[in-house]
Amino acid sequence: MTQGKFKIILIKPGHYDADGYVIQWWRSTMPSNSLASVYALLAECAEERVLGPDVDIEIEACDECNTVVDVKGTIRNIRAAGAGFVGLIGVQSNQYPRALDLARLFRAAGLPVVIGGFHVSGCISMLPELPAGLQAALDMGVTLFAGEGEGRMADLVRDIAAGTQQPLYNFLSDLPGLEEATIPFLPSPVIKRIAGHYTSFDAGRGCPYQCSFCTIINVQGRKSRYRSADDIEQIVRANVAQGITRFFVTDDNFARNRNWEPIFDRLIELREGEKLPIKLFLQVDTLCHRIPRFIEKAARAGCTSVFIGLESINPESLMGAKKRQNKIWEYREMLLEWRKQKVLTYAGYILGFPTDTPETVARDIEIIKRELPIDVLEFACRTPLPGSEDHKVLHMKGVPMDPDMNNYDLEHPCTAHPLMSKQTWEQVYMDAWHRYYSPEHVATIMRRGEASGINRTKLFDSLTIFLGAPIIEGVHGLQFGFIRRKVRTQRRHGMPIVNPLIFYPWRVYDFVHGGLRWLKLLRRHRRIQKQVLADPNVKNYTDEALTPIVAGAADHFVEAFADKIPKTHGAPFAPAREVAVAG
Ligand code: B12
Ligand code: SF4
Repeated sequence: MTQGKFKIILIKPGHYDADGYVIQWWRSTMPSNSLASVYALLAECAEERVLGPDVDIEIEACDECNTVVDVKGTIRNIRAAGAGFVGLIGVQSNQYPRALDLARLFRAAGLPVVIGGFHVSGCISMLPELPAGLQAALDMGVTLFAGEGEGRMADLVRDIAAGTQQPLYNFLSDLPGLEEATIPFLPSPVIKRIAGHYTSFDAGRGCPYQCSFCTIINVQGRKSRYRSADDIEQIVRANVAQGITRFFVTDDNFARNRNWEPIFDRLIELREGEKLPIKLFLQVDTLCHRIPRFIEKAARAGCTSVFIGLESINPESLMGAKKRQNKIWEYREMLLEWRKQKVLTYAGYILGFPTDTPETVARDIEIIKRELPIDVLEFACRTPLPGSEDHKVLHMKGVPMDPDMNNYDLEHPCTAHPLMSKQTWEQVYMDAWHRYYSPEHVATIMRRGEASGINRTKLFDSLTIFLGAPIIEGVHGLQFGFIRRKVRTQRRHGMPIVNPLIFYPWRVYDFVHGGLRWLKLLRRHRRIQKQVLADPNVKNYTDEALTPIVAGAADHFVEAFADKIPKTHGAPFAPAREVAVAG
């Protein structure tokens, strides 16, 4: 190519609901960091004019969670430019069927299509042969991209422009350094489709641990790679310049980012020195409170919410999943440390470990409610995600797993459980939401929130969304957005397009019915909040979960599992700081 335009359209595909419609909203709630990373890498190619001085590279980006993809318009735009491609970005396993459906439409129009993300990378990193889904993409003429894009985009763009792209690019064995790597960035119109105008960045990649259900370590490695404080400052300033100040830091475990302290110090300087109103949402592990100054500096750096992978309170289950670093006798202390800093805690909890039954899960949730000061508890079905050790082991043993990747969203059981049928497991998952978010416990969480000074509105919204999303919308809170959209013509490949005379009346009923259920839930939570706030003593509220554990005193939480705590992993009442922190 010597002159003209090269048009790149980046789409982060959604995933299908049970009726085969893409799960999408007028406004979504979570930003896509994969989209920000790939957009920025390609924007750099455009700036550097990698196709020659006379070729303008134009890039558009959208997230299907909040944008209806205009397939015909996209085809027209790329054809009008004369050259270009469609990039399907950050495709997880549950998004892979949707990605293939989009790819099919673009390939039918003769456009080059590239798919990247965790499904492609995870499968290629762990499986001895290409699974059928990846082969199907290659058969369609789609290019697959495994591994990370930093430093590789210019060659890819040149290959596509020359029509010499390979079927598969595999960089999995060559992880790029992140120091001085291109910073993730999205233009503000894309970010403004996210409620609260959150954007994201990864300050690092890689995790030292070995959880068997995790795909990250097999794709991004176990060594901490991290960005410099200068780069983080550049990310913040570039976003502040376009009016964006809220950031989801997507490191799976920011506590294991070796550069955490210089990064926090720089953010503290920006917040306290320049008064930039930065807010952060972080993901950390359950040992973060052992790192001196970590939690205190996180709060000063702007952290108002944190996600913690609790996964289970049963040490046997944690050991079985190789999550040895989770020490249940330290959970309360860790959670109380975050509360001291008025940080809202979200915790992940997995259902479907081998010894789980409806009775044990119900018992464990009651223990958590009584003993642990968690705000938002997020349930997930234990899922053999492609790219994880669990998936590889089942695959190699020939154990049946759900062939439909759309179900690998952690909301569906995807393989058999030793003690529960599929239906029982599904019921356990739905019951868990109702049990944890019972009106009584929502009141307790609100009281604890008032006593700890947690942001009242944020807590109210989170409790409402994380209960309403699964029970009303049938989706996990992480996939939630405001005002659900269902586009009649964008239905899963193979499912019939419904006649408008049937579709629209159904959709009106569906929309109004959902709306009324949301209204009812909002009213219920408002009523609870009013009762909680009516207590003049609420700021002094306390209970077992808010009471620090004193060495030597009875600990009912640990007592419940005392026989399951492995002797090698520190006695429940051993002085907390005796065990060295990995990573
Ligand atoms: C942030 C995040 C989210 C965010 C945003 C999603 C996003 N993609 O940004 C939210 C909260 C929405 C989310 C939700 C979920 N997530 Co999530 N998420 C992550 C997390 C922590 C970081 C993603 C990220 O930014 N990575 C950094 C980017 C730069 O890496 P990347 O996506 O691989 O992209 C690079 C390359 O792959 C490549 N590339 C990617 N796309 C393309 C495209 C082209 C054309 C090219 C050339 C290159 C290319 O270049 C990029 C730059 O190097 C990852 C774990 C991780 N460490 O990645 C999990 C992860 C992706 N999530 C996962 C899951 C399971 C989920 C959920 C289903 C469940 C849940 N409860 O978490 C939901 C469902 C979401 C949905 N259906 O919409 C799994 C996916 C595993 C799998 N096999 O599918 C992961 C890997 C974590 C895990 N548990 O193992 N997630
Ligand atoms: S701590 Fe989190 S990121 Fe690290 S291996 Fe375990 S699940 Fe994966």
